[in-house]
Amino acid sequence: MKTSQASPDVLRSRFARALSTMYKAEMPRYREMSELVAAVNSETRRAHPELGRERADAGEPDRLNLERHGAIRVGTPQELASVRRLFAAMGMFPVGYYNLSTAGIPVHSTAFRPIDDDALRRSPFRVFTSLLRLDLINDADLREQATKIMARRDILTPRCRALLDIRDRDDGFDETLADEFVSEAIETFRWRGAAATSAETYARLQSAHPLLADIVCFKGPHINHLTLTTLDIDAAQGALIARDLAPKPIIEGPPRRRCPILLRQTSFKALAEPISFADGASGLHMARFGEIEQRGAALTQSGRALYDRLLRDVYARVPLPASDPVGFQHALDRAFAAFPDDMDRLRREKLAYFSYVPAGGDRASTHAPSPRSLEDLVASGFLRAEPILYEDFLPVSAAGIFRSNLAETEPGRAVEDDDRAGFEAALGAPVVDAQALYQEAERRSRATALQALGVDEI
Ligand code: OOG
Ligand code: NI
Repeated sequence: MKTSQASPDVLRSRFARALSTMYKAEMPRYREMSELVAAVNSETRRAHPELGRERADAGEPDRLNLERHGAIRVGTPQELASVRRLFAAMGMFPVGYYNLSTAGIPVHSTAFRPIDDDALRRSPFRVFTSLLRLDLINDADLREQATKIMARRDILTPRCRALLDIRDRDDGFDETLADEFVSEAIETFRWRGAAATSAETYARLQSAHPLLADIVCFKGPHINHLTLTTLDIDAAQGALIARDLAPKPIIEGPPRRRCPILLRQTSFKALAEPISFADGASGLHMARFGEIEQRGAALTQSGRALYDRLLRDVYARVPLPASDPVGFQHALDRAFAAFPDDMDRLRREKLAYFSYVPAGGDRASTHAPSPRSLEDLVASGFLRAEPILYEDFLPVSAAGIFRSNLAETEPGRAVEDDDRAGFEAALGAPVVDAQALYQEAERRSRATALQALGVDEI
């Protein structure tokens, strides 16, 4: 990239803003939700000014109220490769493999996201991207029909492809091309209330799986939701209910805690939106919604194993959370009493990842003593440990839960099949291992902090 060129971080940030503007215009209910989340956030910041110091983005309302992620679903290996190329231009790379077939959802997924700390700070926007698994659709005729329909479309505009070629040649975009690129890129994700198939074909696909119609019948992978972040998801959930925005009955993920972990999410339910079909008929399509998230500490493998086990126990005892949200919430709170809820224990018991920073102020001017361990440095106040934020997703545990609710899924059906190799072949690259990223971030911060204190690696 040359200095006159727009960086991938700048492109991603403009892209996220453009998508947000587009989605708010397409869906007034999403706009309403975004105003509500902004109000909850400014109220939370007013009531808890300390949050501004604890979280880098909490003190800046402009940044806080930007979308953190969106989600799309593509239909073919070529389409997945195309979006990989598009997202790479904006500094987003595939992290993680999620197998949603365990929930009877015929897709597997990754998250295209910025990877390094600076990039995440500049613009945290990411896109959860699912690829249809036709191999999980039993009806061979339908598989063939879906393949034919999708073979006729290109999800990138011709100009977008041309711009990607220019980028490969010049290793970046100048300012004019950068703006053009962003406006071409968002075309791929625009909602079009027109199905490319007849009503009958739509109905056949829909009855095999609702997701199949959503993926196959349109011109491209419309954004199915955008997600805002909040400093208090319980307050946001309350506000959704108070405004009749019909949220899901429970907040997904861990319960409310003093030390937030992983990811908690809620959303308003998908709207039934009018569509027209290629044969002139009209109907309603339900796919698009708005989501809110609150993120906490990234968990180590053992932290995640504990999380998964506790959640499984809750679902085993309260099989239908939707029918008894209050009972479910209590069961969740009770179960998670077994998950340490103070930063020191999370760190010492290696349940969460932490980054280490040399403490400022008085301590900074004192030379660190010869420590016996990292613990000594933290205990004596030379090092501050801060949880590393979880930047990934939890649909897999949600999927596992979903399945345990469908107790009698047909035995022998290949719902557990993981096809990471097939996914990576379609992508044209391996996915990045999220755990390795967090481990490396922790290791790097430790080495840098120790070096700043003049202490050899311990
Ligand atoms: C993606 C769902 C995954 C999340 O926040 O867990 C996701 C989809 O429905 O296409 O966005
Ligand atoms: Ni989401």
